[in-house]
Amino acid sequence: MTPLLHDDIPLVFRAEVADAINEGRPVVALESNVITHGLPYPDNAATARKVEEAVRAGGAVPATLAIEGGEIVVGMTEADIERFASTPGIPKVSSRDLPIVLAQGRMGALTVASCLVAAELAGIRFFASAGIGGVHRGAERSMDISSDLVQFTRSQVAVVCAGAKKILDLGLTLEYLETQCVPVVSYRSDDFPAFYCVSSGLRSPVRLDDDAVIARAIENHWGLGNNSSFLITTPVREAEAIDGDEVDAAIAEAITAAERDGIRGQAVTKYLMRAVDAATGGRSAKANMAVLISTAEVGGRLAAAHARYRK
Ligand code: PSU
Ligand code: MN
Repeated sequence: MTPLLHDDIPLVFRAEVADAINEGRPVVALESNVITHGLPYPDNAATARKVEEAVRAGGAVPATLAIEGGEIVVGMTEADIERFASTPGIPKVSSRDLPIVLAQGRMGALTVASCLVAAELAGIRFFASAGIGGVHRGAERSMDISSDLVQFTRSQVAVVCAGAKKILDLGLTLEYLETQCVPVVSYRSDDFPAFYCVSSGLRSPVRLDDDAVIARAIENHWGLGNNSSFLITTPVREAEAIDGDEVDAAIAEAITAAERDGIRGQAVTKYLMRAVDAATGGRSAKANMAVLISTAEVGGRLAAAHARYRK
């Protein structure tokens, strides 16, 4: 571990990650909230390791992000992953929680939003996660819009994902991204995917098939003065996907139950994901693991193409 200071926010880099950043080699940041809140132990630890391997298979260095002891950990070690995966009660830390949990010196699991903050500070240009947060169904009443979307408007990071989680209102999520001038490109597919479903039934705004064109488009976005993210989607593999109709009823039921049980704020996403897992007998959790891995591999590949382009 190499301790480095960045504007008073202490970042602790795994040596391999620090070397890659310093040498301009591709690095892909990964979230830790999916370890602590997305999947149960020990699947969470095993999946986190496979996700890192997938980034490597794609040609980049993985850096899973978390906070501990008042520091941002840039590249969790195997032991870190095991500890976070098996320790109950680690808080979910989004962008606004970051300054507080850092001050408290507690362990914290980073969401997509807080990972973008950390990745940018660390000098990492790529981030991969299976499903971003978005506009929740019924948001016109609950006003539940993930801060992931707001953070996209503030962080210069390329985000590779399998769209947004199926439990959300994906049409409104796309509208929000359009309003906020966040580019959305689907890699080698026509549709905006829905996490563990290949398609959301919505057309993606743009399809691009060429890695080098995507790399150039990302640099153009930043070159044009945008201090914001660039979204690239890649769908789960057909064989590992879940049929949308199969989960729709479970999602509707879970949303009704969440409202009945008064689930609000940060707790909503995990509540809904777990309810759908239970309703599908664990099939959706399995598909969740698969899509985390396939997204990470594409993230690695596109980060590598981007690093080649910048050389
Ligand atoms: N994927 C999952 N489960 C999750 C998340 C992703 O399978 O819990 C997390 C991600 O970390 C994402 C966050 O950033 O949910 C968004 O939470 P919210 O909707 O509360 O903004
Ligand atoms: Mn929310």
